[in-house]
Amino acid sequence: MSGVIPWQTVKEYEDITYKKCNGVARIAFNRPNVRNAFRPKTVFELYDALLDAREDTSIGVVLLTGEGPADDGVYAFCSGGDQRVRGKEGYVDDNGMPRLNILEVQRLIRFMPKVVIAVVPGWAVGGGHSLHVVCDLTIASKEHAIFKQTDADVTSFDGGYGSAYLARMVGQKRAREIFFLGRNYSAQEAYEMGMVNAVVPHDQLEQVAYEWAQEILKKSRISIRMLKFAFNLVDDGLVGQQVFAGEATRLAYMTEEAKEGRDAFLEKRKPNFDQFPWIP
Ligand code: S0N
Repeated sequence: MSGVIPWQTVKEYEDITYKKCNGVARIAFNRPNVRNAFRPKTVFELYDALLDAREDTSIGVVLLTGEGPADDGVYAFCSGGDQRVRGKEGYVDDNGMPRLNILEVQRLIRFMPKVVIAVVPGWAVGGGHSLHVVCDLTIASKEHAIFKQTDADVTSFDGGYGSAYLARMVGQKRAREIFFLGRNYSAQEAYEMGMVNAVVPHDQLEQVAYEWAQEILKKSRISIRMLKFAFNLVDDGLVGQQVFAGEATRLAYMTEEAKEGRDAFLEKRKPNFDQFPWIP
């Protein structure tokens, strides 16, 4: 699926692949034989790659996807937490430490000032479903994408963005149906509910996602980051306000007025703000 675009591998990982091309980062779960379930190690790697993409000033859009197909020919975006490493205390890492570090990944996606697109080639289930919900956009394979919430089947549930924010997206009744019944939904059904932006023939999925990314990359950087944080604000409470306000402060730093405030302090004089108008 990643054959046409000239991706360059950034770093080798065990559980994910990480590539870049022309302003776009591509991060993919790479455990296709467990439907791309994540264990704590997968999540550490995912966090590391996302952080790199956030810090790279040449990157404006991140595609999050899943390698595949599996040996049995089935495609997956992600099937959530790996149930085989779930001990008595939850998801246990290689050192025996219980982890729920996928929530840190959710927050990184949510608060990175770049557009993150879930590119869903197959199953998006459990915590994998939550990840597509938290991404800014979702593009899904017409033939193979299936959306499903099993959290209530396995007693490993996302009461945060995966459910409450989903309800913002598809409405309370639909969100409750998705979680309480745990049915399978096709890409088309997910599109009609408002949780998928585009349904694309499978063999064009990655190309279309890449083209969407290229369109976004032509836009004003400041506008994209301010808009993303503005969209987030209403659902993120004081943290949303903090993030948005931080961006406003960053913009204020760039004004002559801010320069005067700083210079006056450093030069031990009173600031002369009279030179600036009270803009109506
Ligand atoms: C994905 C499903 C529907 C695919 O069904 P299919 O195609 O019939 O394949 P299977 O034969 O079932 O699976 C093929 C092989 O893959 C293994 N496998 C699949 N999923 C997992 C998994 N999640 N963990 C471990 N192994 C998995 C199968 O066992 C099988 O292996 P073999 O061939 O050896 O038998 C179907 O597989 C399915 O329903 N999978 C389970 C989905 C699930 O319940 N996921 C967990 C749900 N919960 C979470 O993810 C929450 C996690 C979390 O971190 C969280 C917690 C609190 C707050 C937030 C979150 C958050 O979501 O972020």
